[in-house]
Amino acid sequence: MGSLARSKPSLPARSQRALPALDWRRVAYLLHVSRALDALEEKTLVPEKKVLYQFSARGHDLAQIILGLGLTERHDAVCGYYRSRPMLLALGVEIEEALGSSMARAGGYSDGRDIGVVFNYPNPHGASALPMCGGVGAQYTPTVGWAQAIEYHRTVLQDASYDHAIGVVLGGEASVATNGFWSALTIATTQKLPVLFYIEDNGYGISVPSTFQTPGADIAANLASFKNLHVISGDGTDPVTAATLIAEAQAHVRDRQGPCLLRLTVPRLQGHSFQDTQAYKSAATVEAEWARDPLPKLHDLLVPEWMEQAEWDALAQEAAEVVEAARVAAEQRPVARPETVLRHVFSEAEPQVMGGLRSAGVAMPEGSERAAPEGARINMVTAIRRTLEHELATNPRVLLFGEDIGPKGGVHAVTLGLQEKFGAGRVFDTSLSEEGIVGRAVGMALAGLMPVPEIQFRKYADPAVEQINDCGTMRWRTNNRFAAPMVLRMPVGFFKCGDPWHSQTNEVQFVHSPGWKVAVPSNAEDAVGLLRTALRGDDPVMFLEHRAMLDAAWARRPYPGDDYVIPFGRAKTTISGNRLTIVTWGAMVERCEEAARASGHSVEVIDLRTLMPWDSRAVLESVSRTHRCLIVHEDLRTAGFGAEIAAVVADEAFMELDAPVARLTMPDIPSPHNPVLLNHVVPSAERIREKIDALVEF
Ligand SMILES: Cc1ncc(C[n+]2csc(CCOP(=O)(O)OP(=O)(O)O)c2C)c(N)n1
Repeated sequence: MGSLARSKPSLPARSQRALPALDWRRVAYLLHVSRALDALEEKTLVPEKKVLYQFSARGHDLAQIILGLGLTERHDAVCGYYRSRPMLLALGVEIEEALGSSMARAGGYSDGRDIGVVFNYPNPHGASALPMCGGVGAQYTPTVGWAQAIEYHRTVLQDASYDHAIGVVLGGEASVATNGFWSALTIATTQKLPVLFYIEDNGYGISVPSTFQTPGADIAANLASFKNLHVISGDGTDPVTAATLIAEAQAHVRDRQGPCLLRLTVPRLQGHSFQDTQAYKSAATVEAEWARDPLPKLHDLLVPEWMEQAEWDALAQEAAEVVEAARVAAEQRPVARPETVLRHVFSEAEPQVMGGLRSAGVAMPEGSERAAPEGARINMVTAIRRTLEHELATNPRVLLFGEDIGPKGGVHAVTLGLQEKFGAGRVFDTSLSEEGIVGRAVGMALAGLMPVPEIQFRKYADPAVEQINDCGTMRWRTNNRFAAPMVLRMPVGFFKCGDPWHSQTNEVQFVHSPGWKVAVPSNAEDAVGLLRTALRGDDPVMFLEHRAMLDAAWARRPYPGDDYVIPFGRAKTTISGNRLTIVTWGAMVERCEEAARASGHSVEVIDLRTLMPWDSRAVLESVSRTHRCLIVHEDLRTAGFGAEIAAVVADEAFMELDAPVARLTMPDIPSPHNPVLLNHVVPSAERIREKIDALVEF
């Protein structure tokens, strides 16, 4: 920033009329900067194809700048959307950084990986901007997660530096129709969290009028009687009104009076994006919108009462020069080296700037890969509970939440007694919204906690898919600036009977979600080792607990000790043999072992234990000795994980094979309810044995 904008932080008092306390000179300067950036992109960089996606914030800009300047606490965080650049500038994001990101150059928000308007700003010394997403509405639940983490830091970890911190989430009026908005609103109001919902109502979601998003087109009016929510509404183009309402909203939330929703009406003075011609708006509408432009309103407020015209012009001139200098610098930035685009899917040597235990400076014990079995055999439920209990006891940043996991102890009893032992601050029930459960976990992980959310059944992760995907890609798309490590537990598979709702495994969907590690333990000992590794790790982990194995006699093993860890990507050979390799995981391991023994052949059984990463080396090494490979899984056949294994074996061990690589799986149907029907389709020990015979005799 140049000299003028810095030299006089506050305006000289030339009038008796009071202005809301604010650095109005800085507001004016940043507004000029924002306008200059818009103009540069629209007139030069987009036509020259140096910026490929452009979203102007003209009209939204003044109020956003005022909002951003109010975020002064070290642990404040804000999550915006693609039209939020003015707010980012007010937080302190460098202009060159913003422009370089729009131009997809090296460095910046994402090293050219993400659209430039999808911002993030890790700021260890002040307010941060949490990584935005392209999906409308995806910003809400992570922000309430941050707000809940603020409360966790304050009350559970007793850190007074969070006492006045708040979370702020920005959204357009169309975003109030999304699942994420309602999920976040429910969480914020039931938990009375310090979060500000800042709604920029420009009347259009691209071309769709706001009457489609909320009845009567006014979300503030509709939420007037929403319990525990302070609702404010007003004109976001009038500088004094905007400043007054924003100050009121921020004070309400900072003073721990609960969440607030502030709706400001603003005009969208440009098309939705550069490509949008606004043909759906009448000329009169466009004219009326321009009549509400906040820039001349700010001018008329400040000049001449608080500032000479020459001073205003000098600020505009300085903004233009600074933006031009940033353009030159941004254009000099190279494009990232293409081979680097493969990095930062998972945690590497260099830690992320924000998110997880590692960037919070919490060193986790390494653990021991040697099991130290103690006591009688315990079932998988008890093993998982005991591991959670130990990590809760030794790491105050671990917290558990999900539907019914509090006093009831979970519908599978995994968390039984943990709330009683660790309190409702650390082990608690949630509202029935899987998007809320996972999105909240994302915000908490960003705030340096280790959240362990539970989804009640595999199928019910579906409403959380957007948050799951966005969580997984976060490290990559922010080029290692942010990561949200967590352990997402969920039961999978059949149990006695099946059905389309509670019994799918579909683990392959998560393997296909970049950034997630996937664990599929078959027994109590492995569950302990894998879970502990996940809880001490630096990546999001999908921890899949097979329903049929939770209390299965076969899966019971002695507790392997409080230090026991199993590195991911290390398979276990549970039976050694030399005529055929069976590759499997989860509930199928027991059946494969039974079939191998019954077959009378020398069969090797490999339990993969994790699917991302998966131990291809162990499989290939085994196949190079046995020359035959059978893959058994419960998931559907087409594009199941077996297809991946078969492809790798065919690719890398073709010359070793004495028989085709075979698969035994569920057919491509939902899980049937009646056990007779179920048993007809899930691989049984008998059918596995038949397959073993056929392959060995091939
Ligand atoms: C989940 C999702 N659906 C659709 C889109 C495509 N889309 C991008 S912006 C937008 C309109 C959003 O309007 P609003 O929230 O009012 O914000 P504004 O652009 O007006 O500032 C749509 C439909 C998207 N990005 N995400």
